[in-house]
Amino acid sequence: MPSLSRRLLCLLPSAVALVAAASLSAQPAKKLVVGFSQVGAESGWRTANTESIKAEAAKRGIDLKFADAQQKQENQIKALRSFIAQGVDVIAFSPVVETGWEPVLKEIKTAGIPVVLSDRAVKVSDPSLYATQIGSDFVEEGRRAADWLAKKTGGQAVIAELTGTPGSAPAIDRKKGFEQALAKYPGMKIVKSQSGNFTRAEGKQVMEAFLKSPDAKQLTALFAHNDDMALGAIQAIEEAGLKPGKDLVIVSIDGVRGAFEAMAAGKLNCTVECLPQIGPQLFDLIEKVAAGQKVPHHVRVEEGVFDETQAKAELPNRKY
Ligand code: GYE
Repeated sequence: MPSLSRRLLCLLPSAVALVAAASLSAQPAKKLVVGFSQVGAESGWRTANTESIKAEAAKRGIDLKFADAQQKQENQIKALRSFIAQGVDVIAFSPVVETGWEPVLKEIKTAGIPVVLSDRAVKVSDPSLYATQIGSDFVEEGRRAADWLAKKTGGQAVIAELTGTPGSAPAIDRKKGFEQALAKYPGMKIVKSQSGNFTRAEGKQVMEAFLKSPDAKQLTALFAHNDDMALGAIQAIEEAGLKPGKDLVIVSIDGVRGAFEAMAAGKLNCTVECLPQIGPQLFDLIEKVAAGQKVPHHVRVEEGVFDETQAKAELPNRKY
């Protein structure tokens, strides 16, 4: 009776033939596997952004591993490490905050996986830690908000500011741009500034606190780093017996449908556009990077400014 190893040896030639035949027959192209770590579901903007990313991945037949970080950097770092462990082809993420990424980005680089940043930027000393970043010019958005407010108020405004998530690129840059532009208008100043974390609930809470403070009466304007916080603040303003959009001029950023509805109702005055539907551009970059092609290190998204006079006409065109 032949030993087990002898019998296996007899089987070997046919097994080799089988494998060879399989590799000769036409194989379907391997699906690109992409790990994406999203910030969370904090705003209407974010929901639209997630939809755009998922829809585009499905359209291109990409195997998307999607993780929601619930606005926590530690959750994102865990997700990124699990993408390394799974051996994905490309890692993409929208970083909650700007700093603290070097260690995990180095681990990804060591694993030989290219990184594409979506929407928000990071601060790292070595730019080769990511292949490319696609996103809006948040500084410019802040400038546009201030310039619009100056025009609307004749350069006279006592402003409350609702800032975004502390340490996030859009919160840092929108504040920076707004303040840069404000330097041109000596009659405009920010007297209150606090984070509402980009959510409607926290925007409302912080606005309530602003309105309860002893010097609340001096306020004539509100700048919110996103529409959701402005929409929460509008509720707080109404509950305090004031008229949003009249007693306080309100400008925010994103351009979500709810903002256009509030403008059409006379409760919000202006929204600076920030486009969330970057899925197609994002996956163009991801596919190029996966194929080893050269891409620009930063790609900008083009956007506009809309005020109350355009709201009704523009409303049917809004896709998010
Ligand atoms: O403006 C805000 C969201 O990073 C551009 O994040 C994005 C911002 C957006 O929560 O609504």
